[in-house]
Amino acid sequence: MNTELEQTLVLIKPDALKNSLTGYVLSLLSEFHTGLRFAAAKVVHVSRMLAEEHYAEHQDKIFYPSLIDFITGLLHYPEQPWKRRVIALVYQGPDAVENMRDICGPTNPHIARETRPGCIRSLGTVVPLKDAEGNDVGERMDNLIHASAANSDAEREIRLWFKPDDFPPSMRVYPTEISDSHYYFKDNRLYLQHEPGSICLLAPGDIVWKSDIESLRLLQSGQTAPCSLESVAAKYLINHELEKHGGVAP
Ligand code: 3AN
Repeated sequence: MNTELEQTLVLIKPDALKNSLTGYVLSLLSEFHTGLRFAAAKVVHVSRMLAEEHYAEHQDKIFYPSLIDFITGLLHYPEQPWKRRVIALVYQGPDAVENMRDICGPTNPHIARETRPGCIRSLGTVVPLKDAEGNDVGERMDNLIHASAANSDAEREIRLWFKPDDFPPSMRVYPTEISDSHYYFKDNRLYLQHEPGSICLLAPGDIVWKSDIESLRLLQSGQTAPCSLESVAAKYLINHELEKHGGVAP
């Protein structure tokens, strides 16, 4: 890929929002400091389904349940569900992935403070995780920001969090297609026609990532697909009206 067009996903996490660090973080990420520019931005109420897709690679880790509770905002806003959100951003520019990882710093905020004072994650904290008997079983990293770790992760994550029409047309770097069918979602199943209680994910004429529509066609005909149904549905359900009433995701 032309490195000038390289993109990376950034999430400003609930701990940064709670500590009013958003403006500071955005300043550090400005084109002046990173050489990168915004390609897309949105405020997202993170459903459990979206969180589980985003962190799928960690599902067997001891810290996974608390990581999901953290990114969905449950831990920082237990009594204020309307404040549970992250700011999702796509930055574009030369060596976007590497440049963004550099300004974020190491995953563990304690290590970040020792080795890269001044990086964004040096302002984070580490929370001990206990089992039911109160024994230490691990740690949770409240590290303020996510940035894609590699180009392949960036592509998967950007297609998970963003639709093509979240970008100005000239900033869409992955192939797109126009949907020629309706796709509905209910109880983790896909339908081509409306079912009572189903949610319309796509309608004819909608612009969609080519990989999504190809996966939906395969799933519809009972075949295995490169993208799971959950990973496609989670994106089209971002900020869905039903989220107001406790979430559409199982
Ligand atoms: P990074 O966010 O630096 O790319 P990943 O992708 O390995 O790190 O992990 C994703 C998230 O999972 C981290 N941001 C952190 O919140 C959590 N995490 C990763 N490794 C650990 C660990 N050893 N202990 C606790 N939490 C971890």
